Amino acid sequence: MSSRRKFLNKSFLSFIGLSSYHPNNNIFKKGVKPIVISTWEPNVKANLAAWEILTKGGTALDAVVVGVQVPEADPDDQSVGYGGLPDRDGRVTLDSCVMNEKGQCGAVMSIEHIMHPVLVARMVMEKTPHVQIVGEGALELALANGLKKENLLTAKSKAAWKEWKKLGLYDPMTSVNNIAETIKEKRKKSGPMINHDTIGMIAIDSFGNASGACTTSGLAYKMRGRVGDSPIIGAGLFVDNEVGAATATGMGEEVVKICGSHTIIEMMRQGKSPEEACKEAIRRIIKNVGDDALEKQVGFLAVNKQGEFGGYAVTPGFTYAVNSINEQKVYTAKSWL
Ligand code: SD4
Repeated sequence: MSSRRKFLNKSFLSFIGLSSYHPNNNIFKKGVKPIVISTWEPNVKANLAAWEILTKGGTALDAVVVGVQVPEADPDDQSVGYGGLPDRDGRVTLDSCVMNEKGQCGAVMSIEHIMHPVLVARMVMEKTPHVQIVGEGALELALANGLKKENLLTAKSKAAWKEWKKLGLYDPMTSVNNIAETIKEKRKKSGPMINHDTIGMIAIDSFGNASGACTTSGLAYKMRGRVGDSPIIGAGLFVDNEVGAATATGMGEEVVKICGSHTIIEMMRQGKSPEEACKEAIRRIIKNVGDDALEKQVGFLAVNKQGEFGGYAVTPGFTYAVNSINEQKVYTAKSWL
């Protein structure tokens, strides 16, 4: 790239406030097709925010971190960030992680009072020598770096939790399996009780680099301290810049048991398409859950370095949003059942 072009790119990027400018890359590199993909249809809004970063030559990491903050700040999204449904004690506890093209990653688990846990996950990656920080320690890191303590339990989510308590068995020792049983019973009476709107977002930028973020309030009315797959590198999210990126949503326990996102990356490395790789991960979940599959929805999403993408789920209804130079579209993934 000419030095004049480099200078222009650099000043443009600093003008729009992007931190991760790569001086050695040409943002107009030929053959690279930027793309961003998110779990669940309502996250088209998050995709738009991320896409704006990508089209301005920003990095995939900047794009996903900006994108997932949209549902984190949305009080009506009861699965992520502010307004997320609380645990059984009425506490909103959040899980989040990020991973970039260098294989660097950061995660926070069970953090309270911080609207944007993804920013804290990024702090873990960029400002500490660690990859995971939980609870109080994560809150301290956030506050020390200028984030504000906030009440994340909205009136709507508090009311839903109070309703749940009327129906629900409050028993802190109940295992996840008992919860699933209870949910099955309740569902017969009152319709779906589990929220599945966690955002996993994966992207390729105009440098051809892959990154991802995953952020959630976890399963509604979970046991205190319960952590699912979303902030676990290799389960809820994995990125390998030689291959691509993968992310997950749904029953986190089942995703962790098969190292879901890492499994998908390895399948793609061996030549499977993103959809085939996601299907193989779902097959392993089906093998584990047997007859309980209907109660154990999991959806996987993946993108490879060629910009091909795909998803697969346990049960029907898993949607995902795609933005690329070719399309802005919501897809419904195929499912095992
Ligand atoms: C979890 N995987 O905590 C998350 C829940 C989820 O959409 O994805 N909800 O297990």
